[in-house]
Amino acid sequence: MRTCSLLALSAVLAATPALARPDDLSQEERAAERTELFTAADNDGDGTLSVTEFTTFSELAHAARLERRFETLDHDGDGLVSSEELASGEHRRPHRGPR
Ligand SMILES: [Ca+2]
Ligand SMILES: [Ca+2]
Repeated sequence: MRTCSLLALSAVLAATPALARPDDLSQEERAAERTELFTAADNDGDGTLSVTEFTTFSELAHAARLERRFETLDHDGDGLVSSEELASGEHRRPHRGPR
């Protein structure tokens, strides 16, 4: 039943675009990530960020961006970026499936 499993796989991919394209977040995902990072950075929980908390927020956001960029560059998905992947990864999409 190869056709059925392919259909099931494409249904899963359609339902989870974030897994298929980890570097390309939807607006909702960006908003969710921003909220999550804001909450994590708001150390005293007053709902606003002090200069220190904003620095933490910026660092967390930067780390999240770097992580997505790393996943984009790691074409073979081995968790490592080779110099070849780094050199050729600038204009390519990851071609591995969802984990
Ligand atoms: Ca605060
Ligand atoms: Ca790799």
